[in-house]
Amino acid sequence: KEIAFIFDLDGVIVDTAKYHFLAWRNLAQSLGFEFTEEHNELLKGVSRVRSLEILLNIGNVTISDEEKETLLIAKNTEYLGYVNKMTSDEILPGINNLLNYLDDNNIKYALGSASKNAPLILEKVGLLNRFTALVDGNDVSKAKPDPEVFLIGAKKLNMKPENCIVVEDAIAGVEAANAANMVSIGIGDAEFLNEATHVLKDTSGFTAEFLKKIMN
Ligand code: B16
Ligand code: MG
Repeated sequence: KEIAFIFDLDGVIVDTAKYHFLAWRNLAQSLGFEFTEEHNELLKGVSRVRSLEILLNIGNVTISDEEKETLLIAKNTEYLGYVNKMTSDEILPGINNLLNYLDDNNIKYALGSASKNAPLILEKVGLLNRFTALVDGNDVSKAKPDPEVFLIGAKKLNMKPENCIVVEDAIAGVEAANAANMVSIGIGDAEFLNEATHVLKDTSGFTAEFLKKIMN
């Protein structure tokens, strides 16, 4: 049976969370409070605007919509400074092998990310032209766990949802895949991602053996 893959970006293809963290931490510092790596976990898979709201909540800071706009631009400008220095060395372990395997077996794949910077990031790491379709933060109106991002991805791939396999590191992403009636592969802690169809501790788990197991 024909299948396709849909990949989340941050936490699956590359670790951009560390750059988001640096930029959000600076922003918090400028507002006079600490923003920790633990806080950063709350922002994974969450949209930029929603991330700022969570951060302001942590710092107990209330500001106008206009100021929010200014802060979002400042945060993204700093973040893009890090992104612009990214290279193919930052592709997470196992992902190059997986994409080569999919290409060799004529299995199509799309991106399904909340990031508005997704095309730039893929270009920086040399993967932009490998994907049959891209769905990013500019294309969706409803954030994960809503299935919209993955359903658009399936449509762009011309595939039925039940024949799509989603790779996700965030719980909300796994929930979105399940709500779309897709197979889900969670990347991370199995206890945490217990709603996923399959769980891998990290992306290096995409071995030929694992792929054979899930393809049948
Ligand atoms: P941007 P993903 C998400 O990427 C990140 O996990 C999340 O931390 C970020 O806030 C969001 O993208 C939006 O990113 O500011 O670049 O539009 O995991 O959905 O690929
Ligand atoms: Mg992610």
